[in-house]
Amino acid sequence: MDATGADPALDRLYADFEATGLMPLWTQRGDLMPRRPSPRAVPHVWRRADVYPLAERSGELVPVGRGGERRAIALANPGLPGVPYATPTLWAAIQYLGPDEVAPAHRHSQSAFRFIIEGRGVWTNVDGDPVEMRPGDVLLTPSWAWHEHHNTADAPMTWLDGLDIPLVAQLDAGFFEFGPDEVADRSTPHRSRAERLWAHPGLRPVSASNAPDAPDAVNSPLAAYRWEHTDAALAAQLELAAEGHPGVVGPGHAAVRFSNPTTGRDALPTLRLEMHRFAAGTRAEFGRTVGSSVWQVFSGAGTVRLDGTEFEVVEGDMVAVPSWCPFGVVTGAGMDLFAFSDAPAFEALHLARRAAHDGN
Ligand code: GTQ
Ligand code: FE2
Repeated sequence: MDATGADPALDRLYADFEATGLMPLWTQRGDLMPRRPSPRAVPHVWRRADVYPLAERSGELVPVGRGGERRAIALANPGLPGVPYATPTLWAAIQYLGPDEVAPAHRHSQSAFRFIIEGRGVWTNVDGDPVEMRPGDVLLTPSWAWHEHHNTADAPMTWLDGLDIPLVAQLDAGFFEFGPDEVADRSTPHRSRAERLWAHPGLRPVSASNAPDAPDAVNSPLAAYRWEHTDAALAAQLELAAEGHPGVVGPGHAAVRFSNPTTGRDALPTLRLEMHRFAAGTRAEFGRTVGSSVWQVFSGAGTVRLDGTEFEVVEGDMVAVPSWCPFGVVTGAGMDLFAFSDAPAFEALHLARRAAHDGN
């Protein structure tokens, strides 16, 4: 080191590191191994009143077809500038399909689901099985399943898509294939073949389990989870609680997870899908969770608290909850909230962790 504090030998060392494709650990800041998760994604609310009219305008201006594939508008987290990601692992988008329009067939290694808050008339054809889309329903498009959507109604339809696109991108695990341009099946059954086979509580088709060592399916074979079942399950939990029996998550808080009937595990290997019902006057604390989630108000209204900031939410509003962000819900008149998260991926990697609200 000379009198000015400069050290030409050290400067040369760093220059040679750079020229050789090396970086020393000792000059990295704490963000390489933070004491606790410090997400770039921020807590954020997208208002239905802002988002849905823009989907409608794109319906007037932007055609849907081969190449673009889907008229889907992604929720882009302001903390993740330049990428169409709601969180570092989750894609959430509003998809809009006009009367008689078709979103052509394709398949990809990303897992997907649809959640519908309003509208009727669209069928999503998943591996040749036409599945009707109705309000409150959760529909699955497992990894590598062919899928196309067709609107048979004279009105447009809008829904929420959830995929693991950012996770798969980060893992360099994406594969994609175009299907035929013609719609394979324009039929409109009210019950898919998947539901006819699998949507009977507790009843597993013997044909699906005749080999004693048959591996359980990673993806749920049940293509659709219908609102009438979800609603009845949530109502029953609150009724049981009122009668003094167990079944709810907490006071006034009922919840169900959309599960794979062959395993009881999550319906998709990378995404957890749940519906939460908060009775009138409920205050619920979720605390902090490793991994991120996106929530959409299906009905009712309330307040979500994200790291101390409160947001009023109404039907159709969507919320991004970053990893380790304290999260709570308060509702006056009651609220049904749909949620999806990356929890199964974190659990599979043994990175899942939770803490009560003030924990760190
Ligand atoms: O409907 O197939 O929002 O492939 C993003 C990617 C929807 C779909 C999205 C997709 C789809
Ligand atoms: Fe797709």
